[in-house]
Amino acid sequence: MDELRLKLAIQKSGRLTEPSLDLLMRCGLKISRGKDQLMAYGENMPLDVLFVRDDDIPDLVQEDVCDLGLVGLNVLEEKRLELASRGHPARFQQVRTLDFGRCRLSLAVPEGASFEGPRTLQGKRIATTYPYLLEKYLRERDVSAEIVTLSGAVEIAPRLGRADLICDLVSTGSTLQANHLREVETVLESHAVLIRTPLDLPPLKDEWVERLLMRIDGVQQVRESKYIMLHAPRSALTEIRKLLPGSESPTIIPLEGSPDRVAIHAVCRENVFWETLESLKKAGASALLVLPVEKMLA
Ligand code: PRT
Ligand code: ZN
Repeated sequence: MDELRLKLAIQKSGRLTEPSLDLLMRCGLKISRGKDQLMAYGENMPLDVLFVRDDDIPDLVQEDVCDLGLVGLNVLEEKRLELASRGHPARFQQVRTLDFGRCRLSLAVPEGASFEGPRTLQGKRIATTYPYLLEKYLRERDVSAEIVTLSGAVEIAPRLGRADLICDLVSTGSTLQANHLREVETVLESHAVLIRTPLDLPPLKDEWVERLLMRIDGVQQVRESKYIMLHAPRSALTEIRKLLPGSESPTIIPLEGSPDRVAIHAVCRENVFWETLESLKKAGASALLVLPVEKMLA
């Protein structure tokens, strides 16, 4: 393996795979990947992508096999606690919060079962695939309960009589609903994160990490951003500027032949809704145009 190429681990096949690849493509990376290949070669950056199970990503960075990894905060924090329990400090550094992979690790009880705060958990059996995060939650609340560690299908544990309640990942909540479970407490809010090795990298690799981070920031900023153009009477400028959502100083351009009207161009860092356009029109704006932003570099 080339020592001067960055190695980034992402999930091989699962919920994070597509958004991770999409992020990398938007950052300009072109990779060639054969079917079922473990590794893809970055054609236009010194960066190769390793496809692995998400649970292995923190370890690969911990053990310096990879320089970078894209993984869920839930997996990362569970690993951090597991390492700590064995007396090993985690060596991965979280360098970016990403805008995908959102979910929460929650406690859920069977429908009809009562729940009056964490004290209700005293002496109960809780099924989970996240024993360390659950143990920390219980310890911080001074509750002692039995943790039943499973490797999957946690949501059916209460029906099988293996546990009284569960602690599992939830996004829409429909899995809980289908299994007649009620979400009662959040243990951890999660999303995907980018992690890196704490090791000093050779200058060329380091430079590419910085470039990648800058591009990720740009990609995440433009997802919500819009470029808005409109014409307005000069007299309405103050009001119109107030209506433009999340925009910094807009560009004001005089209009040939109409001294009392101007064109306004602005980048809005929030979505521009129909309601905003209607308010702008009411304030005197015309010729409104909203465009998606493709790239942004501060
Ligand atoms: O094979 P590998 O080990 O790589 O994959 P995996 O099966 O362990 O992971 P995968 O692909 O299911 O999830 C990868 C990561 O996606 C997780 O670690 C989370 O960070 C994130 N994520 C986001 C989720 C969910 N949303 C999610 N909903 N992971 C799992 N779920 C489960 C949830 O537990 C429930 O059973 O999906 C089911 C449906 O959820 P509802 O609430 O929408 O019904
Ligand atoms: Zn996994």
